[in-house]
Amino acid sequence: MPEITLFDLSSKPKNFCWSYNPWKTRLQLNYKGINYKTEWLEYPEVAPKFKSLGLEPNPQDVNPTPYSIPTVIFHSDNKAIMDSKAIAEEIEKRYPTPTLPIDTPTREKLGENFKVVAGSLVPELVARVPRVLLNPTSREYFERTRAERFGMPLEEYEKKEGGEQAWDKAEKGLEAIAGMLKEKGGPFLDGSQVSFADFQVVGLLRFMEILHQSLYERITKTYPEFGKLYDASKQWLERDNH
Ligand SMILES: N[C@@H](CCC(=O)N[C@@H](CS)C(=O)NCC(=O)O)C(=O)O
Repeated sequence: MPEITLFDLSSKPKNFCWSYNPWKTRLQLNYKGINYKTEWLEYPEVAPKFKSLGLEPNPQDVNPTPYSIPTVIFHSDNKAIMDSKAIAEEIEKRYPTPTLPIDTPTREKLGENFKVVAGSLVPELVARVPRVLLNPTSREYFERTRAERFGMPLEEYEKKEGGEQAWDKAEKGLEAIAGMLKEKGGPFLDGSQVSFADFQVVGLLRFMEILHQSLYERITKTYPEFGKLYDASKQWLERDNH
């Protein structure tokens, strides 16, 4: 019997993990070898499902989306938790071995640089999500809610703010993270010990690779350290669809 249910986002042509937020949790579950199962939700199903589990919405200042993926249920006591960081802490508490350090100085240091990279690349990535991955009900929801957030249709946002200018803005953060990966010899940010901070980066790389191989390669060709981290984590990326 699976001990945990992981809620993840549906996709086409078949369900598999694509978004970098649920990847953080899935990487942790795979790393620890926990017996879990996945329940796939279309975007419009997320809020009703999590309300029915009795979850409180995300605080507005932390996440503009009230109900979000990843969310998990621990079946031993039916506890439901939303948000990858809160989930990570609870998993670490319940399944301490093998250890996955979470609140490390490295994660703190990664934070700002990661925000620069992920934030700058939004216009380069976001319009691809409905095009490449989403089924019609999620596609309609995603295009509508993101157009509201960015104040224009996604394709226009992509044309206006994506491309080279987005990569230029991301450069400083990419360089800093590559520097961090080199500092302790790799393949992980803390050298030979993998930590939750690594899964943040690996999740983003996997998301980009799924959207288009060239996006992933643009990073790993310039900064091979990212490729080394990715390769060292491949074993935990294998299970992506159940
Ligand atoms: N900081 C949160 C972010 C979660 C998040 O925003 N997830 C997105 C998918 S990647 C989501 O569920 N969005 C739901 C929506 O847009 O309605 C975490 O790490 O769990």
